[in-house]
Amino acid sequence: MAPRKLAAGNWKMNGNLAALDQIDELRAACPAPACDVLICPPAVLLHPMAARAGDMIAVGGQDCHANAAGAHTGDIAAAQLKDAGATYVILGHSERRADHGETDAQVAAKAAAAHAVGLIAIICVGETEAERDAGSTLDVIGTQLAGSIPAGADAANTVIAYEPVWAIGTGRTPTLDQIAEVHDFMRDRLTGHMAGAGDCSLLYGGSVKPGNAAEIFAIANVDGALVGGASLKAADFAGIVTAL
Ligand code: G2H
Repeated sequence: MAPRKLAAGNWKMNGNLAALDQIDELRAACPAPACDVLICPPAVLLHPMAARAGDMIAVGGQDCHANAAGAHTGDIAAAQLKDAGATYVILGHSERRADHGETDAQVAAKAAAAHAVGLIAIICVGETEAERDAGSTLDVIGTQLAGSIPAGADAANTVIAYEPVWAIGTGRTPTLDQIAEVHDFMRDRLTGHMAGAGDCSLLYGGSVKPGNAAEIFAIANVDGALVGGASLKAADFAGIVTAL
C-alpha cells in the first residue's frame, strides 16, 4: 500500500442547498480523477451532498463528539455522520482548536470515536505564526502528533493534515522548503505513533489554489491537500484535483 492521494475540500461554515450544484460541476470537470476526492460540507448538507455525489466524490464531517451518543446539545456523533453518508471526518482543525478550545487529548478521543464506527479521521496539526517565528514549529507539530493520534490509528483509518495557522485563508503559503521540512518530519515522527506510518497520507492545507497546487504536490511526502476557500467553487477545486 502507498499513501492514498487525496484532494479534500473543507467548506467550513459556507454553502447551502443551492451550492450542491457545485458537485455536479465538479464531476463534470473531473470525470476520472487520479486521486480520491472528498468534500466536507456543513453537517446539514452531508446527506443531500452524499446523495448527489455518487461514487466519485466522498463526503465527510468537519467534527464529531468523542461520545457515541447522549446529552450533548448541538454536537454530532461519529455514527450520525456515517449514517448521513460520511466516510471521513476532519478533527482538530485549528479553527476548532481556537474557537472551541479543543486540546490534543480531545482530538485523540474524537478520532478514536471516528475509528470505532469506521470513519477515516483527518487529524489536523499546525503552528501559529508566533511559534514559527520562535523556531518551535517542529516541536509544536511533534507534540500535536503525539497527543492527537489515538491508539489503534493506522494508515487506513487516519490521514494527517499539516496546516500552518498563519497560512489559513490568508493567501500566504510557506515556502516549498518549509512544507517539505514539516512533512519529512511528520513522516518520521509517525513511526511509533501508528501502524504503517510510511503509508499514511499527509496533506498540506493553507491557501492551496490551482496556481500553487502542482508545485506543492511535487514535494516528497505531500500526498494531497486540505482545501478551504478554493474548494467552494468547482472550477477552482477541479484545478487542484487535476494537479494531484
Ligand atoms: C485551511 C484550509 C482548509 P484555506 O483551513 O482546511 O483553508 O484553503 O482557505 O486556507
